[in-house]
Amino acid sequence: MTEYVFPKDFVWGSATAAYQIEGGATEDGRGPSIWDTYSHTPGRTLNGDTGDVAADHYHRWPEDLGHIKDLGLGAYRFSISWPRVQPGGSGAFNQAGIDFYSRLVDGLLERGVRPVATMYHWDLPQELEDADGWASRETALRFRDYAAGIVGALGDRVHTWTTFNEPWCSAYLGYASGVHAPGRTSPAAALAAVHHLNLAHGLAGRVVRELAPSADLSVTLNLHVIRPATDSAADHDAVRRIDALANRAFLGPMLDGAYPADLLADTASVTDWSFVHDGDEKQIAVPLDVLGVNYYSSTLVRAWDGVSERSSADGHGASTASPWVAADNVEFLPQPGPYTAMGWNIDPEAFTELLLSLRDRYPNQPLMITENGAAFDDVVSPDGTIQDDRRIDYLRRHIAAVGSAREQGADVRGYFLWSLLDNFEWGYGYDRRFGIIRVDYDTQVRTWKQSAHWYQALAASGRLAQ
Ligand code: GBH
Repeated sequence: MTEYVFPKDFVWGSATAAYQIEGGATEDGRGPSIWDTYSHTPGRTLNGDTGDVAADHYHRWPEDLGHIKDLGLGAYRFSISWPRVQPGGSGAFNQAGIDFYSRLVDGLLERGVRPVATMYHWDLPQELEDADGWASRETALRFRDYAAGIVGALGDRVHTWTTFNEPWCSAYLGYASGVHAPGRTSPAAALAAVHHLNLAHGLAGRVVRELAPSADLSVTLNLHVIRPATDSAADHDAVRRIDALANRAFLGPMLDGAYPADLLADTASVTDWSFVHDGDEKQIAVPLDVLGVNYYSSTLVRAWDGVSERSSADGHGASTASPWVAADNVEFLPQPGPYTAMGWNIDPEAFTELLLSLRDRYPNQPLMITENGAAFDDVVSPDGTIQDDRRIDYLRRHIAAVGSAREQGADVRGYFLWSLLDNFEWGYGYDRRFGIIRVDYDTQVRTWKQSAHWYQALAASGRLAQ
């Protein structure tokens, strides 16, 4: 048996996102976002679910902060809804919206919990999408103004400012496969979105440096661990292509100061990248205090021979369009399992590999796990307890993977579990539950699952037996 001992200053936290928990979609001056529009469009989400009410956190936040405190967590990662604080995405700010987050931040500080705020977790003001959304450079400039407004208001009370959550999802799922809002299927728009999200990250990062000099700056990426089906040169090249689109399209400009040449060459049939202006890459490469890493599962690919029936296990969902722009020669293969309720392969070894590869590539870059967790079909026992052993097992193995990477020199400073509460799981609505606290969507009653008790004990001891 191995025991991982995490240091006293290792941060144990949990994460949520505004549209997934808040509800209050039309209250106190909030404007519509692309996710309101998308979820209200018939056929877009499972069961037609929307975030109109969600977990009603907009009204129940004091109770939810109580759960965070009772869990003994040192930090809470939440996101700010852009259309709640600046309804049209430009111009006037909505004081009632800012006040909501100001109370939330103060409430966390009063309870001894560090606020970790994400500026953008996918809910773009609809008005900006009507003007071409992230396919337009103008949206990056609007984002800078939005950042100045919220950092000006919340400033150094926020311990860590995270510009974006998973720009990969915003760009490729939003604009290429269309399984996320705004539901567009244009490869060229998706690559323009990649750049404008990167640019917005750099512009907003500089705002944080200026207006909240003592706060930490970060971004959260969902980095892909991509394995080749065989050792052939063709399969390794398939890995390289997907690595460029998935990982290096963001890591390149953010941490290396430039887009990788192979990405530009691979996608030349789709765009000439003329939306990258002189000086942009320099803007994007603002130094990060911490790089946020979200990890759930791994990816298996092989080169497609162009003849045999093509396998496609890349999470297209209901869409027939691929998120993988200009990569028709790559096949995504089903994984061996076991799987979570999302159908995602459970692969903790890949998590260690990912952290070790970041250690090798960016040895001086502190890391934070900003999301990790699992959806399972939880069963409520007649006595009301929720014995979610599979979730506990998933968490134990993945946190051990972090412990193992740390022992091998990966500079991981903390772990945020996804998620504090069951919530609106985007295209899957309320059907998939990631919470360690169950939400009864009829009564909004919160009940700790067994995993919440387990995580409370881990956060208190910092010791994980595996
Ligand atoms: C995160 O996204 C989000 O930040 C969060 O809001 C969300 O609730 C949570 O995770 C759970 O979904 O194509 O089959 O190989 C995760 C985004 C994107 C995870 C693609 C897994 C690949 C699965 N993900 N993905 S597959």
